[in-house]
Amino acid sequence: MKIYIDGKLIDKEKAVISVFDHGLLYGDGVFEGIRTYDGLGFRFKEHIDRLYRSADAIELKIPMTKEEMVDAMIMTLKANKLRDAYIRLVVTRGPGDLGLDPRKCSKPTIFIITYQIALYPKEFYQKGLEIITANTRRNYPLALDPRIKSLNYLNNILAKIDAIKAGTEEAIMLNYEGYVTECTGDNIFMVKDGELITSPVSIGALEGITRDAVIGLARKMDIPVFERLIKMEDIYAADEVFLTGTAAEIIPVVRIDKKRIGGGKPGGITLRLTGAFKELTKSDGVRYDV
Ligand code: PXG
Repeated sequence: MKIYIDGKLIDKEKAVISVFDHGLLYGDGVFEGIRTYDGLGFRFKEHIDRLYRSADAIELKIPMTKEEMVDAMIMTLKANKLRDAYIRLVVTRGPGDLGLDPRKCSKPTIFIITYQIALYPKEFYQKGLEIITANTRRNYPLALDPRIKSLNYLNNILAKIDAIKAGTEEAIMLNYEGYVTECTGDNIFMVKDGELITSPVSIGALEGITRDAVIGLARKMDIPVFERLIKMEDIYAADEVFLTGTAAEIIPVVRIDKKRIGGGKPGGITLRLTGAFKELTKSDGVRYDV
């Protein structure tokens, strides 16, 4: 397996970065998780735009154009002969000294890992997922805006630990005011009386690429869709709940905090959107040959 590091393709065993890299020392950097489907890169442009927006927000200048970044991803996919892949694209502040000062880091580190996609078990999709509400609150946006996809994922990891302790895969994270933001690595949607509702990202959530794709599909399918503040009471009373993310795609949720949601199985709108999303991944993307 070849890993892209700073312009070169390097064998996995030799693909290493400095212990002085501020990505490691301080979580100072940004990343993306991207999928390809049968030689089609899903929403590459949107992912790359988000990466550069995240980098801008932490005043990290990526020393490559967006076009060069897409070329580097495709080069790595080709080197590993992957038509169905998960891509991890990381840009760190680069090696510096043992202090926070980002000015001491002379050059950002860019690396790209492409891997076979590890799919979630089929039964999650067929039966639906059980999740909990995390004790850990989502980061306060004025302290560290969750719209920045940074290497600082401790907030999410602490909530993931809450989920694991409860024997579940995912957990809902509330913001400091108690509104539903998202899960640890997925956005959240609910359906009530035929309306599709998701939290506005401004309350403290990542603007998910899958989330945007699902909103677009719902509009096309004449499903009324709204961004609205959601409380846990609303979620418990929902007809359907599902999560969206690059790895999970669309995953139904049937129990939250031990309470049954809707009919306790994946709902009709969730299943229609899942079908439409699958079709979208076959047509909407950047084609590359391996
Ligand atoms: N919220 C958070 C906090 C995320 O990290 C999403 C929502 C969904 O966004 P997309 O753009 O993927 O629809 C994410 C993304 C991992 C992993 O290894 C998780 C994500 C991305 C990359 C890797 O678990 N979640």
